[in-house]
Amino acid sequence: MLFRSLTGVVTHGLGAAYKFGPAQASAALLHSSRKSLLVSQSSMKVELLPALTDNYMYLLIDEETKEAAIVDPVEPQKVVEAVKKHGVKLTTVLTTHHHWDHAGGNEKMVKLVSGLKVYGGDSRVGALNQKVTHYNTFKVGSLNVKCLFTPCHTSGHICYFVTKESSSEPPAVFTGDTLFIAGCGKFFEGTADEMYKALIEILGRLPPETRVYCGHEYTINNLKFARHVEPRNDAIKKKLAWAKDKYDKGEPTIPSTIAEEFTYNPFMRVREKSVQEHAGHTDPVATMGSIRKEKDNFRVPKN
Ligand SMILES: N[C@@H](CCC(=O)N[C@@H](CS)C(=O)NCC(=O)O)C(=O)O
Ligand SMILES: [Zn+2]
Repeated sequence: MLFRSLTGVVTHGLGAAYKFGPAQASAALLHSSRKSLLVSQSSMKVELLPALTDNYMYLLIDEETKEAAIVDPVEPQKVVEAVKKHGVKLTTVLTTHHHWDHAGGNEKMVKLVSGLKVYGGDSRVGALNQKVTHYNTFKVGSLNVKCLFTPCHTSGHICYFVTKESSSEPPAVFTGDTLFIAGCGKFFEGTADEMYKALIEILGRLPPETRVYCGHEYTINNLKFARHVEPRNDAIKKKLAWAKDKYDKGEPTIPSTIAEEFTYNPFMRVREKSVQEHAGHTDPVATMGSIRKEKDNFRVPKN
């Protein structure tokens, strides 16, 4: 996404700023047919709420208490409608990072719903009142939330790992712009070493069945890059065909699982020989840096 300040200035990543106008507004409308999706378990529900052009907000519901949290509520009005539809009590905002397309709705969100706890790991997050860091924990109803500090895309990025005590159902992790399905975020404020720690040592050590809910619908483009890195990887080919089918139906490609990511995400596969050979390195961190740089300049093919 473009980084947009509330005054209407758009910047491409760290680059120059320009004004946005009707062109951007109508581009967003083209995607109004994106469908939402409800992932239902007996202990928790996650509703995917498409926002802007390719962002996701996530409504997390604790089934036992009907308490709810919203992840990155960039379109607060849509959140209010979803909360009403489910008849739940929204108490919590989980902010992954300070970029406009994730945190830009926080101020309006706290005006629409009073008493919200707003979590985040960066003082640049709007309406922040619960600053957190690595391994801080708190509850949303009966659900346990563990904060995972994953700096690199931004220096204050937090992922949120959600479990229900003594439940046999898979946990959830909200990964913002650190881990995408088959990809990862750009290294705007960090290094390859930090992304290695985030993807391999922190997220990669979560239970393999953990469901991954990420900040953007980038799956097809990510898989085309993954195919370029590993042309002989069948998991990539299969997932790409599946993702194209989903896209054609306007359906989300989210969630995946941590175990699945290890089969097709090149940034989770930097310890594999095939990925290292493509990068021309034998060190996983150097491989991470090299393929990120390559993806920054990758021209996505049509098919
Ligand atoms: N529009 C582009 C990317 C726009 C972009 O730079 N997005 C940021 C997050 S807001 C990013 O980190 N993208 C990861 C990537 O391009 O690999 C796409 O569809 O992949
Ligand atoms: Zn983003």
